[in-house]
Amino acid sequence: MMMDAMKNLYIDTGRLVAELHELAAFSSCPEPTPAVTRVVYSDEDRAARQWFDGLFRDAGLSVRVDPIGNTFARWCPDGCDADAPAVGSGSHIDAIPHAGMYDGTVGVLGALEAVRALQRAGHRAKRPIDVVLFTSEEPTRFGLGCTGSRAMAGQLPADRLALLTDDAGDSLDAVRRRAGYDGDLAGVRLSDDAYAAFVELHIEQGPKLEEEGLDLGRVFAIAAPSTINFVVTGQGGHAGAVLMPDRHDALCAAAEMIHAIEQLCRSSPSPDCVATVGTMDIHPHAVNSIPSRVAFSLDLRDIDGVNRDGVCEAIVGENQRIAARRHVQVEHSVLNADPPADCDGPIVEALAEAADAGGYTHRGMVSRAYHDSLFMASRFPTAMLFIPCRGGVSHRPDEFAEPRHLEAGVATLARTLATLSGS
Ligand code: HGY
Ligand code: MN
Ligand code: MN
Repeated sequence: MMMDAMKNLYIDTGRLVAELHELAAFSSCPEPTPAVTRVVYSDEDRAARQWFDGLFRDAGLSVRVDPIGNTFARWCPDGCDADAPAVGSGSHIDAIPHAGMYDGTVGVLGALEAVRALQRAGHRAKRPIDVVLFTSEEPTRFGLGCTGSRAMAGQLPADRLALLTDDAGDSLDAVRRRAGYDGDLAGVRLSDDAYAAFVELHIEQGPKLEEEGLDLGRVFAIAAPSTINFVVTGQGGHAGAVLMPDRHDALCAAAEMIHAIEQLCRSSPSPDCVATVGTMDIHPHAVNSIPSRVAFSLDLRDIDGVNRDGVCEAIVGENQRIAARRHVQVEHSVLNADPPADCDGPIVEALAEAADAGGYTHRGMVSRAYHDSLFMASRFPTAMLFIPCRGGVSHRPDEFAEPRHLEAGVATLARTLATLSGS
């Protein structure tokens, strides 16, 4: 029955593209769409969630929202065992500043279209299917990525979750309540039998699929991200009065450290080791005052967690040597050092069969970006499905996914969800 239902599977790609553009308009970015900025719990984020609520209800899904805003839109048609562990599919809708309109959104709207397609095809799901909208996948506001999925997976205890703060010094707890989410944060953690399987559809955020002319990527491993914050403290002083030999300039020391970070990462034996210093705060930030304190963040990743941690140790040691030579101080704190995730073999296999059934080309690959699936995989059988994005570009307004690839991704996701929910 399930395969018959899949014979007349129809993906409404025009509607999906229109919804992606509609969602992109919920943005605080000064540049027009497709540039998007949508920070978690912002007015734009809340308006977008309101819009999703309408879409979910129009599709006949029952909606549950947890204490931090993770949203679960459930389809459990006649004959479906409402108590059975569900099949989940989803992603995030928050967007870093000056981002594109496909990162994350393809996984939420794509999962919704996949469910609508299964409804149209008359699929008889034996277990519930959830479209999941994760809260705060991006680290933009609270400094830590995947806050919602970490908490759902139980990897971020309620007391630590509540105390995460934004640049204004507001705690996540205060901000979520202002945004209209309340309830006990301990209720975010999912029970062990919540999901039988989880699949996330996402743009590749890399060039491989486009370079090889392929339609889809079956992700079998997800990179391990760590975030380390450094603070360099020097003497500061008057930009005219302090001669060069007498200076202990925190920014010059930080600059040498950042160059050392690049060198240590480039010389790592692992080609998947990547390091990014993306934020910096200079004090007192005055044209004519020698920087006395510099704070900067390091985003360090690898598919190989052991190699990543080795490079991290080397970076910390080199930074301390640079500080000693320049007579400044350096302190560091590790915000997170997450293990990489292996995806679930049978689900990856189901993705391959579904792609073949649709006549789509595909390959196995790793994900160098992290995703909510990294944390779902720590609790439930999980896999990801990638579609190409033009030039491999992401986290930029010119991020783009072709409608034919959107269709390939959603059709393959729908067939996979049918397989996973059919028994
Ligand atoms: O940074 C990442 O890998 C993800 O896009 N948040
Ligand atoms: Mn992202
Ligand atoms: Mn993403």
